[in-house]
This record gives sequence, C-alpha cells and structure tokens, in this order.
Amino acid sequence: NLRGYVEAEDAIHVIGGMFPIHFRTILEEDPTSTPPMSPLCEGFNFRGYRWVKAMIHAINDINKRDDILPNITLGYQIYDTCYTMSKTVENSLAFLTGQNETTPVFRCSSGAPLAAVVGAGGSTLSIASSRILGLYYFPQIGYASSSLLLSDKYQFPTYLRTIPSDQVQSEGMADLVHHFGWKWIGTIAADDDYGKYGVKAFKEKVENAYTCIAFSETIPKIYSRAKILTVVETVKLTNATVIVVYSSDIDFHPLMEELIISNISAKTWIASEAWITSALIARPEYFPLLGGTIGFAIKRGEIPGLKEFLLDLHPSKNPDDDLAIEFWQTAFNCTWPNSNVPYNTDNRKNVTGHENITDFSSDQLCTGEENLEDLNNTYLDVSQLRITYNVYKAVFAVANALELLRLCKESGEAGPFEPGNTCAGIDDFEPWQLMYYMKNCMKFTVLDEFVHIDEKGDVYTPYDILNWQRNETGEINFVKVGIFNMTGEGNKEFRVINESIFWNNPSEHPRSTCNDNCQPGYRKGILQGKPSCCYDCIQCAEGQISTNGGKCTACPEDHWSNEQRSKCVLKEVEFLAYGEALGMTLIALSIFGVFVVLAVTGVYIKHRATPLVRANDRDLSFLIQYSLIVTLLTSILFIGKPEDWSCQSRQVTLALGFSLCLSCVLGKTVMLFLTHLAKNSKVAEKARMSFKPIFQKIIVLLSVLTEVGICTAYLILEPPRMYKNTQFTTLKIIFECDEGSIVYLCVMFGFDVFLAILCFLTAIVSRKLPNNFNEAKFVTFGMLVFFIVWISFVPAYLSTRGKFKVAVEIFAILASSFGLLGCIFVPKCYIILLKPARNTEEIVGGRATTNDK
Ligand code: TCR
Repeated sequence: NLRGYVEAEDAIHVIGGMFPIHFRTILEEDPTSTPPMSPLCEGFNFRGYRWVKAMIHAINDINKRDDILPNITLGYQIYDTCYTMSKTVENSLAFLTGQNETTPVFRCSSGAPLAAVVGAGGSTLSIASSRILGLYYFPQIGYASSSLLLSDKYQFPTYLRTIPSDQVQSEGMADLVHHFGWKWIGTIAADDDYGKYGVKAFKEKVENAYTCIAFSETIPKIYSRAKILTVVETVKLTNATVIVVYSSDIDFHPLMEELIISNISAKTWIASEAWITSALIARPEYFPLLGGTIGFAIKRGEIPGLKEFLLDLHPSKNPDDDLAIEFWQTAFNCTWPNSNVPYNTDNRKNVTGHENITDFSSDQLCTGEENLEDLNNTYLDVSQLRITYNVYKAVFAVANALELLRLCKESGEAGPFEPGNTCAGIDDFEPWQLMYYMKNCMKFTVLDEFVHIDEKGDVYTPYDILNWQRNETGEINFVKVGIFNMTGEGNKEFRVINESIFWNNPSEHPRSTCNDNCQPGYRKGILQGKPSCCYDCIQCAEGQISTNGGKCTACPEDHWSNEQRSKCVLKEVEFLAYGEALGMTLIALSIFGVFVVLAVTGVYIKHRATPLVRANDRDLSFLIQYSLIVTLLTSILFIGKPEDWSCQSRQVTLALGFSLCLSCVLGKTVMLFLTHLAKNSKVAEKARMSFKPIFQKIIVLLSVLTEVGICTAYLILEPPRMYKNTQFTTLKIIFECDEGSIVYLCVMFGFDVFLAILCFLTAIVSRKLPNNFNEAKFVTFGMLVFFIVWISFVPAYLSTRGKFKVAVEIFAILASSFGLLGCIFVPKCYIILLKPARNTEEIVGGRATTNDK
C-alpha cells in the first residue's frame, strides 16, 4: 500500500485511491489451519501503476497551484485492489478506520482526515466499496467504473464518476451494428457488473426483428480453463462474424490466449472501452485474430508533465517502495539485489500449460543502470491517456469540492448546512458535508476542459471510434475512424468514415447474418425454435412473387408470377385472332361463301327474266342472298379480340341475319304450301289466288321487326359485354363475351328456330308438288341441314373452352349458311346455267310467277 504524505506546513487532507496494481490475488487452498490473512497479489499491472502515478501527479499539480486550495496540502493514501472484490472491501474498511485493520470504526481520530476516495477500478469493485462507503455518506469518485448500476443514487448515494455510463457506449455499439447492417451478433461478457449489464444494455438496444444475438457467453472471473474452452468452442462453431466483447482486458486476456491457439479468423470484434487500447490485448501476435477490431474509447487527453513524472522512478530512491522494486524487476526482468519482493509469478493452474506454481523470475540481478527511457512498455505510453486522464479529472473533482467547502467560510456568507445555515470548516468537516459539494456543484475546468458531473454522478463525454490497423513496423495502431457523442437521452451524434476502416476479413466489408438473404422468388420461413434471423427460404406460391426475398405478394389481377416467382408478368391472353391459322381459315371460308353468294346473285341478275328466277318472288331470293352475306360476314365479328361493341353486335347481327333469311324462306314456302293446299280444295284455291306477293313481304317484315324488337330489348336491358375470364385457368386470361342475359339470347335465337320450324313444316308438306323443279324439296333439305348443324352445335359448344368455343360457333354459322346456300340456290343455278332448256314456264310452274307480270 502506498501512503504518501506530502510535506506540509498546513492542514493535510488525504485523498484515498484504489487501483488495480496487480491482476489477481493468489488463491490459498486451506485457510482454516492458519489465522486468516489478506491474500497476496501477483501479476504486475503497468497500466494500473500508471494510473496511480497519474493520481499522485494530479495531487502534486494541485499542491503547486495557488488558485485552488492555497496553503492547503493534499496527501494521498492508495491501496491496491488486486482486481478483486475481497481486497477492495478490505481497502474500503481500512479507509474508514484509518488503520490497516478491518475494524469499522468511523473515522479514527489518529491520522489526517480522509476527504474522499478515488476509485475503485472496475465496476464490481466500485459497487462493493461504494456499498460500504455509502453507509457513512463518504464521497467516492470513480475513474473507470462505467456500469449502469452505479447511476442508481438510491443504492449508491455517494458515488460519482468521470467516465460515462455504459448506457452511452451500448447505444453507440448498437448504432455501429446497425450502421454496418450486421444482423447476427455474438456477445461475450466478463462475468461482472460491467460485462453483464453492458451486454444487457447492448442487447436491449440492438435486438429487433432483423437483428438477433447468435450467442451470449461469459468469461469466468476466477480463472477456469474448462469454462474458457467452452467459450472458444462457441466462437469456433458460430457463423456470426461479428462478436461484441464487453470485458476488461484483464478478464479477456486468458480467453485471448486460448482463441489464438485455435486459429480462428475472419471475425470482426467489437471492443468495449475497457480493452480497445489495452497493451495486454493489442499485441502484434494477436493481430491475425483481432486485426480490424472496432471499438469505443473515451476521450483522450494530454496531461502536461506526466511523462517526466513517470520517468522519475527508481527503486533506489526509496528502499521501502516495494512497488517500485517490483516494477523494476518486472520491467527489466531481473532481480533487485537484497530484496524479497517477488515478481512474475503465476499461481493459476493450467494457464499456459504450466501445471504448478511458476516463478519466472530470472537469476539475473538488476544493476540499477537500466534505462527507463528505453523501456517500451504501457507504463510509459502516454499516447492513449483515457482512463489515466479520468483519474486526473477525478482528483481535481475532489479538490474542487474541497475548494468550494473552504470558500464557504471564507466568503462569510450563509452556508448550506443545518442548523442555522452554517458552513463547514476546511479543517474539520464531516464527509457528508463534502458530499454536499460533490453532489451539487460539480462544474469545473481541468486542463482547459470543462467538466460537468450531473446529479446522478454521471458525465457525458464523447467517444472515439477506433479501429485496429497495423503500421509498417508491425505494431498495432489505433486509428480513429469515427466519433460517438451523446449528451443526453435521445441527443446523439454518430459518425463513421467507412473508407478508413481496415477489416480483418477477405471480403472487405464483413457481413454477419444467420442466413443469407433469400433469393428473389422466395420468402422467409420460420424455423421452429430458432431466432427470427435464421430462417428457411420457401418458394412463393403460384401467382405470388417476392422481388427481394422478403414477403410474397400477390400479382395484380391480369398478371401472373413467372417461373422464378421473381416478377409478375402479364398473363397470356387467349382469343381467336385474325392472324392465326384457324382464324384465317375461317375468314377465308366466309369470304369464299360471300363470293359464292355474289356469284349466285350475278347469275340471278343476269338471268332475272328467266322463269326460274322469277318464280316464287325474285325479291325474296335477293333478300335471302343478302341475308346470307350478312350471316357469313358476322363470323368475322367473332374473330379478333372481343370488345364490348363486337360482343354486342355479333349475336344480334347473326340473329337478325338468320331471321331475315328464314323469314324470306318462309315467305316462299308459305306460297308453296298454299299451292299445295289449292290442289285439293276450292277454298284454298281461292285463298291462294288472293294471296298477293305483298303478303310474303309482310311476313318478312313482321318477322324481322319482331326480331329487331327482341334484339333491341336485349341490347338495352342486358347487353353482352366483353369479359376477361381468369377463372378457367390461372395462366391465361381468356377474352370472351359475357352474353348478358341468357334468356334474351334464347328468345332471340328461339325465334329464328321457330321460323326455321315453320319453314320446315310448310316445305315438307309441299314437297310433293308436281313440279319439274321442286323448290320445296330443296328447302326441306336446306332446313334439315340447318337443324343438324345447330343441334350438333349445342354439345360441341358447351364442351369447348376459350377460343375454340368461338371457332365452333363460327363453324356452325358457316356450315348452316353454306347449307342454305347449297340447298336453295345451287340446284337452281345448275338449271339456269347448265340446263337452260328446263328453264321454261311449264317446267317451273307458270302459276308461280304471279308477281312478274
Ligand atoms: N469500465 C470497466 C473497467 C474499465 C477498464 C477500462 C479497466 C473500463 N475501462 C480500461 C481497465 C482499462 C470501463 C468497468 O468495470 O466498469
């Protein structure tokens, strides 16, 4: 233990300090057979020793100054925590008793008054000591304890610190992880209040639906190789490439030793503040594993004169200074003559393969001539003064409070303390009185930096984001690649310069995901019992797509998914097109039919004066020919992409065409029928004679008008519409006509059928007329063809789909038109053209030519 009293003329106030000057205590096996003893420590911590020196340097600086605590000299009393809880508790009790005994008697009168304690290193230690010191309202100010727990002023009423809470650092780490899009992260925490609460805060901030924790391991506090190996195994097996380590360097170091043996590579380590610049970890031999590490470091500071102060050390200066001797022995690997200060021992089992207590001490004696300046060692490295700077600030914080306390009396004004608004005297005050100033008035300036410690005892200082890179000589450089500054809840600044980062990874910017993203066309499928970042990729269902491997979405109505389910493509449309073979054939047939009809018309016009043409009303014949042209041409309306107009016109034109045709035929057969009847009765003869040709046309007119009426009603009330049929198959859209009202359709065509039946009946009755050219017989044939075609049409129509349905209908139209054409006109043309001899009044039946007088 270091007790230093600066020579003083005036009052001496002692500031206590607790630092981890050693790494660990030597565990004793069997304490019951001897009186209990405080354990010894081993593993000299150069960094901790530098902190000690920084505290002493700060006190010296204050003592030298006139503007703060003039004429008052500060002293110090520093204990080694050996990085263990038991030592820390023991030290805290010693502070309170003022003795090296562990009997808690509050503030012994002997010795100088103790003002406050600076320390104690890690969070767990600060928590332990603060619980004891807090009982007496004893001010304590930490320089490295960053656990969130310490912000709780109910539990730790007298704890202040010059390091920001890990709440801030965890927030920064989460931002970092989100910044680089890492989704699958491992965490390793030291088994203490720093690691556990730090990782907890980190997890709370980082975990969401897209970011998951791959594993959470802890590093044992008491060295255990078996436990460390399980952590190594996890790191080896995991597919997470980003690992957050929340631990102090001292705890992380043994794990590092094992990790380096197991040849793990291509991981990116995220360092917490406690090991990012640690010389214990940042060693060139660890670079293959830890190169590219990114981490947070609190603000760096420069302390003038510290380097010289650190160099001002020699064991011969003070023979009682065991630490100086141990320092010298460890730094130069020699033994100081005539001293029994041990060094370089390692009593842990198995740590580096050595089973038993090991003493690495060398037989070489130290000469005292060794040159400190040649020493390349973390003790002398003043390039990364971060915690060291915090120590310096902490000492100034105490001095500042003391100064305020002193000024109270000096200013002569009323003080804050009950009763009677008194001030406390600088020579005799109670710790809680100093605590009053430490709590309420913590705004001061250290080395030109303004420091503000808030009511919770917390500070907010910016963090540097550092990246480990190797320089030419193979040493590790901590390159600043960004900053993180949080000045309160929700008020933060995060900046990283991606380009300047070195990655320890073959692929420049490491990615960390449990699974790769799903391919387009696939979606994420939950895996039972796994975190949401791990999933199966499942192909989207038909008709659904995913463009980025995320969600499957349904395609719009007239679209369908492609084979890969990566995009929606227009559905193939189906209709009977003009261009295709079937369509062209049908058009050709109908045009051919039209030409035939025109030819017949031509023949009729040319031979219009002949009896055969004049017989049984020439006008009706022309009308029939005309109507056949109409029906033949309507088939063209059925071809091509259906539109509303074509759907509406096609059936109606067809029905009208047929009704015209059939009514004209009926006009003829009625005449034949009457002729037939006239053979047998006088009355009928009379009727036939009075049946003027005009009546035939009236029949035609009435029939056509009736049909027009039906069609109009149909078109107005429930007209057909174009319709995209997507029900029938999912891959195609069938363009077809929705017929609107089936009832109207049936009535419309039913009327045609009715006319056809009438024609048939009248014709069949008159088929035996003794004529050379028996028109009735051919009409009967024609009607038979008509019926056969349309009767067979129905089942054919109902059993086909899509464009073939239309083709069937066109086919029926063409067939029936050709049937009528063939049966009614071809035989006549045959006679007119080829057998003109038979084209005479007698043969045709002169009486039939009544209208051509
Ligand atoms: N807070 C740690 C201890 C620690 C530390 C350090 C130890 C911090 N930074 C640097 C050695 C060196 C941050 C704790 O336990 O709270």
